[in-house]
Amino acid sequence: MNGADRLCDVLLANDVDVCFANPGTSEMHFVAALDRKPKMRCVLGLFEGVVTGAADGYARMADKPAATLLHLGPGLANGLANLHNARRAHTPMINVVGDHATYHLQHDAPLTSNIESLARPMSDWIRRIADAESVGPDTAAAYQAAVSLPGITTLILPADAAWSEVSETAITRTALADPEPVAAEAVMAAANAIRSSRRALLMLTGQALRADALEIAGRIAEATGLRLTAQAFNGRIERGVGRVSVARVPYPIDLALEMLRDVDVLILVGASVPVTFFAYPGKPGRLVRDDCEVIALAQIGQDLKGALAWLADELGVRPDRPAPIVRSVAIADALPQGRLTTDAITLAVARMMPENAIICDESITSGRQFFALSQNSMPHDYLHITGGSIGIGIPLAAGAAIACPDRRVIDLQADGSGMYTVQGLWTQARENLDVITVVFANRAYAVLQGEMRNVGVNEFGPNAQRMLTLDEPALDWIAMANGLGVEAGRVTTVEEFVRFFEGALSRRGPFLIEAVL
Ligand SMILES: Cc1ncc(C[n+]2csc(CCOP(=O)(O)OP(=O)(O)O)c2C)c(N)n1
Repeated sequence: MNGADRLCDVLLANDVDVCFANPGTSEMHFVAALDRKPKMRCVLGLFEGVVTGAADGYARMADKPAATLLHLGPGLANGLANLHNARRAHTPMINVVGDHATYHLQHDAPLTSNIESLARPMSDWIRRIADAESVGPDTAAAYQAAVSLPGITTLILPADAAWSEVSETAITRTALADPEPVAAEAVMAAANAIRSSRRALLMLTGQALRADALEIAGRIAEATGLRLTAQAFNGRIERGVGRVSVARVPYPIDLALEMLRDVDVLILVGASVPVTFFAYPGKPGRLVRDDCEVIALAQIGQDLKGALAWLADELGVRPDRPAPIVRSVAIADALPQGRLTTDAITLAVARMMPENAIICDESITSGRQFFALSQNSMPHDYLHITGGSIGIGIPLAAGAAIACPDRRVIDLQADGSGMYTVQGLWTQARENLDVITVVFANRAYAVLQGEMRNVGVNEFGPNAQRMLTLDEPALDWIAMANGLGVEAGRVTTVEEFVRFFEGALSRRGPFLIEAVL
């Protein structure tokens, strides 16, 4: 039994049984140990952004962390952009980053780098394991931190800590501390604000966007006239028929300001004070008025559902009061015919998604109507890009499908963003995951073209054109998908889209639809 075995055993004792990986030589003992653990499912990603993005999608849906295996500083660095998104989603994750043997670092061999400094900005917790005997307690501490923060933990595993023998001990499940209680004063302050004549808004994220918590929030809203909204970007929202519908703060600054202009009191449940995505000359950074009172009812890591229940109780809103759930499945608008448009695709998906679908949304500009159009779709989970770092959709979908093998995953995928981690399609094929990828092939960085116009540039010269368009050559998504082992079809009309989408739903395994816009 060596340190690497101990690491796996502590993970498995805590039900962490999926490891998304891209290994190298310094991790060979860890790979060998994983190979001795039939309960551990190892999933290869062909780029570390796939590994970290998939671990994010997995944990959002499994409600428990996955491990990742990353190769020293460069491997971790390749995975950082999606660790950033995962951190913004408050996803629990345990990254195991291999390093040289402790006594080899002095030689500054080619792959040596300062792993801590790379890990720090995208990790909530970091520890370098000193020796084999420390592997067990350090892995348990990483698990504890990942689950209770919740957040991104990074364990640096020197090769000699992995290969050295450890003494025999019984491995048991790691105890977790109770979440920090919500402050009674915060509950009273929120209740008083809601009772007052001021216009209050309850802003939710994290576990407060699960169906059961939303029902409590919905009851409070209906009983008191309180407004509800979700943050702009959230890891997971349970929505559709049978759930309480909640709006999101929109991305475009003017729409967001408009939505929040008349809020006198903002009550935060896991959420932060909403701010604009970027600074714009002459516009505010905070989206609520300067004189808006902010009450932090509960923070991420606290019991958000419990906080809502306590608030409801304080306000005299009974738990047996019916929650204002979405009842109708009918989606009113008829599908247009003929040439494909973004709205036709989003409407078709909203109408046709099966019960319990998991939607991964990295559609950037193309799917902006999707959230509104799907509010009375079949019950589904909605996973969003949370940190603005593009290239998460394909891996996120893979991870979600591994967490929920009996559910259909639909990735609404912008083409530019999809190219960052296109290798994730291969993982979808290798694991035979039920993922339908809908690529919005607008062959442009459309959002950036809009942002250029926002700063007053309406005529694009050759350099701007070359930086903001993806044509010449057009990306061939069918060839790329096929080359990565995924069947695919290209569509240009609404009728073709519907036919391909129906076909994809009726089969198992991944399928990609390139929707040419
Ligand atoms: C890691 C990273 N690199 C670059 C950017 C800047 N960026 C934001 S949106 C975007 C292009 C998005 O294009 P696409 O995915 O095709 O969506 P569209 O705007 O066409 O809807 C880029 C490059 C980013 N957000 N994240």
